[in-house]
Amino acid sequence: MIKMTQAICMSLVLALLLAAGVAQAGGEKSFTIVMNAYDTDIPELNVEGVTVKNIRAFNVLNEPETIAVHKGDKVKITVENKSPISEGLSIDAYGIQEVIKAGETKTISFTADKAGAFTIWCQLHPKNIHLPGTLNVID
Ligand SMILES: [Cu+2]
Repeated sequence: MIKMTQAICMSLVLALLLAAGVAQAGGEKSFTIVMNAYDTDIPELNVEGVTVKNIRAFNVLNEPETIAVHKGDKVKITVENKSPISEGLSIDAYGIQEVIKAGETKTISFTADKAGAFTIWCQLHPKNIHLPGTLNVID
């Protein structure tokens, strides 16, 4: 009976060690980004000296705003676009430039092999109508 309890304890310890291993660098990290559009009161936009009228006024917010991983982690980001139009998701340093159509969900996978703080932004629209996110890769 004592041996049985010890065996259960050992497998528990092993399971805990395995779980801890996942949290270390080289593990897999999954995140969900929800792109949501909110009405704003921007009546028009001036882009590079050209005034663009009759645009849809909206803000796109990436939630969560910050994604933190360790260098070497395999990162899986599931992006859900709840904006009424196509949205972009770019992380320049990682060569990521995706387009997610309205209502679409896309999965982006990569290995976080560069340390630093990288902006997650939309390459399709002016930056002043979006709230960008950040990918933090900790060395
Ligand atoms: Cu956009």
